[in-house]
Amino acid sequence: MKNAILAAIAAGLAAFAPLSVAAQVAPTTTPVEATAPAAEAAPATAAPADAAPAEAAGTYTPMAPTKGKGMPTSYEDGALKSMTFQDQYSENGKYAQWMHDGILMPVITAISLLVLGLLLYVVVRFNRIRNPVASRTTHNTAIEVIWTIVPVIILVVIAVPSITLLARQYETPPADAVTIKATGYQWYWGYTYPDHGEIEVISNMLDEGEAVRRGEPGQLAVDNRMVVPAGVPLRIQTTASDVIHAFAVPSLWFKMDAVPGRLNEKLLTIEEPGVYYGQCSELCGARHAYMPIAIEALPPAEFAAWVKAQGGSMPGEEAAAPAAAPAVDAAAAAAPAAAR
Ligand SMILES: [Cu+2]
Repeated sequence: MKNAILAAIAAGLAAFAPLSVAAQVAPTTTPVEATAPAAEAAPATAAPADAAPAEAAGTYTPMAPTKGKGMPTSYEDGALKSMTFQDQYSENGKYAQWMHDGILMPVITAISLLVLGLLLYVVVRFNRIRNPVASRTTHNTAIEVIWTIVPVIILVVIAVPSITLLARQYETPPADAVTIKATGYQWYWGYTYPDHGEIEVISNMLDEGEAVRRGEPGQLAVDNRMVVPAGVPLRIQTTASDVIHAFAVPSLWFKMDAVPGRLNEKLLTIEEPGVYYGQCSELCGARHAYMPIAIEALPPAEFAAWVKAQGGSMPGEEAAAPAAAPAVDAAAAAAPAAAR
């Protein structure tokens, strides 16, 4: 019976396996750029030269990070908080944290205490002095049924939210999601915005002194952040130009490999504005530890201003010009009316 139930669970898990494999080996739809800009010589942003700087100037200042939000916590933030996950700012992150705090930890704690209690009981009650003649009992149907059924229930209780979380992590972004492509280079990140006039941001780590001077965590702060709108679905795509990197931001429950020649993509919705730090999470060479990720989520209107400041355009902006035409028509129509 135990084997039959285990086989059923294995079959259930296997049903999800092709899903994850399919997501991992998504075919490349965009070729990886063969020529990576040199890290040192890279311009701050690859904004077109004809972008109007007068309009852009002063519309964007990097947001100051909130201590303890979107960054690792230390002992001063509280002993417990320094030992567990960072606070989560995405739906999947909150679900995962609930699963950890509300299901896994209680189950682990209860099992540990039960086993410890049983061991102590056996040591005290059935030692050689207190129990010189050992029992010769070999079978007990009732207890065997219980210790088969109870673990099955525990496994099902863990499996349901676990498989739910797995499935949610592979949810396809909606058609209107904002696309941002993160490309890993040795050793920095490049962010391109295909929906916003192909603007490109090259992001290098700030040295520690400069980061601290700006009030940001050392070795996590960057010169140019990946700026995104908050509260709207994002289609994050990752690829790499040289070796495998991984794009990971713990407080957003986001981690995805950046593989040369492949384009991986995943849905991410950041629930509130803020600065969220992460790091490359695939050993990629000598400076692997020095290619941090800083995501700045802005309210959509401020994101649009940032796009302008980078010399990009918002999707549908081309459509905005014809939309303005009826106003002109109305004015033209009003003129003869006034003349009459
Ligand atoms: Cu890397």
